[in-house]
Amino acid sequence: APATEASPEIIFRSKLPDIAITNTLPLHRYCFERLPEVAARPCLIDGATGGVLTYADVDRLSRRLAAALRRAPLGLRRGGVVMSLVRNSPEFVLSFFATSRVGAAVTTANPMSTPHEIESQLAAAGATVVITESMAADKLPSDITLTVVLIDERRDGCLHFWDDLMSEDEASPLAGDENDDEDEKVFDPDDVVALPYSSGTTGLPKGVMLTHRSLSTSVAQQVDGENPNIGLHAGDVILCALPMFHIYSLNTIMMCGLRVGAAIVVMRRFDLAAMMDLVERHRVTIAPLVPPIVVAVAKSEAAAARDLSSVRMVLSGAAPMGKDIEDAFMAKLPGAVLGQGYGMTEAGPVLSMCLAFAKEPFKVKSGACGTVVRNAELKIIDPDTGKSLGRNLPGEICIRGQQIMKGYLNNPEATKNTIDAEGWLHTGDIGYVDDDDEIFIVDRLKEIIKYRGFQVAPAELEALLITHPSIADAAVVGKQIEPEIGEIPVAFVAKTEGSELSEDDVKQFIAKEVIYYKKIREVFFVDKIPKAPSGKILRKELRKQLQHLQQE
Ligand code: 4UW
Repeated sequence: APATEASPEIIFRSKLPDIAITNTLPLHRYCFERLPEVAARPCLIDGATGGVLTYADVDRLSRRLAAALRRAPLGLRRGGVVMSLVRNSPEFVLSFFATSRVGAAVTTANPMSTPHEIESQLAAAGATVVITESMAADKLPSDITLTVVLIDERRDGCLHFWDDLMSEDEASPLAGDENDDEDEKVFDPDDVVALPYSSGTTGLPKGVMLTHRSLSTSVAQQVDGENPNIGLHAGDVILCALPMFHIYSLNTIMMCGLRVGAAIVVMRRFDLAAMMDLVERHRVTIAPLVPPIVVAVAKSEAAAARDLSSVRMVLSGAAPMGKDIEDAFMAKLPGAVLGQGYGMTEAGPVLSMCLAFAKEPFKVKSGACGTVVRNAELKIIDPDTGKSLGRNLPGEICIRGQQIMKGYLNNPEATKNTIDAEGWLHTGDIGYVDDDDEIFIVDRLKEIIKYRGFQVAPAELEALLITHPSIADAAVVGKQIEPEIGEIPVAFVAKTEGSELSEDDVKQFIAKEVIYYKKIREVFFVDKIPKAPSGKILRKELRKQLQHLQQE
């Protein structure tokens, strides 16, 4: 219900003043705006090899790659889509900014995904080019016309990232023109540049259209201004242990890191011992983590023997983290500030950020997930009436600002259900704002399951389950395991008459089709899935049943 004069909307803002944000530049220009000052500084440090690319290198190589992407056989144009299906690597970063230069969009995917998942996303996103590595290349579909670029291996039918696209040889047919001027003439800040997949508040994963405008606004909200919300600078060394294909790492590590001219230490994948080695070796100052990693460090005996004293800031986000674990972690790294950010892919992604990270820091409370970012509005609404609520009253968190997504790709219906007519994005998270403007998330209204910060969409698993000939109906909900690890997907299954389907049959049926963290871990056979007259699964009912079953 729109606000009336009788009931004005209660809107929460940052404690930091708004700033002037330039969000009409192409994202690559915005992130590399300080290039002249930082050209010779390290930009990407490959954790595995120690190899360094400077800012000048990354700029030059991404121009070179953009030139190759424009030419045959890739023929990428403004509005085109490239799938990035690689682990963290310098090639990931180069691919992202090269695609931005062409005016096309990158759809990011986890290279551990199954063929089924990759094919769905490729088709939905309309990608014509895939940049991948040998571990994932075999999983690409053969019936979609794709140009495949491999970063690590030569293979028939594929282009090689370095040898074919980046050759410095003048005679190479793809080398040459590195000029972007033509593309920038037709550039529009509302062009999509990143297209991550997220299921949002309901249903199947959908393409989240993040534009040059939304992402540069989000980066500015975090690291721009005289007193930036996250006080990063060019002397910082940022650990990149989180996957860049997820929006947290893509935005807060890669884009913010480049914007400030910091060095980014790139890890292929998370490994606790290797991570601590890299922190020591490169004197890491900023460590963006997720709660399961914070827990691993807090519980690690080895951490005490390491010199982690260079770390001045530890960010956590993507899943809840309680006060206890924050306190245990701080005992291990007394010199660092630990705080949370709260993000959602659709929100661009950052809604709120810990103000203890600000250049001129504020005092904050353990367990809070920050204060709404500057140049944005946040409100808490009663999920039933839509009325905005005051301080300390939990309700659905809504956010408004230029950083939020443009919408879901080819899905105006889902877009309308998430962003209302007044421009408010409804998160499906339940939380409140306290007397000091700090946000506490207390529950989730939406159906999404989170395991180690990764999204699991129940609708995706349900759609697969009901294709089984012995399954009449099915529903999936999350079961909380250790608080900081998250939830595991469990299925309620109604069998067809006379079927002898076992729990194992169900688990194996799903395991073939989905990435490891989406696997069904427990199955409960029931006569009937509880549903509302509209056909909507009554998930609350199932969660209650689950609690009941656990107590037995
Ligand atoms: N506490 C409790 C939190 C929290 C949380 C998220 O996979 P998505 O779509 O997106 C993310 C993005 C997280 C993120 C991005 C940038 C950043 O700087 C940062 O903090 C340092 C975090 O997770 O999942 C969105 C959903 O994940 C939950 C919440 O339910 C949200 O809607 N979530 N952060 N701090 N829950």
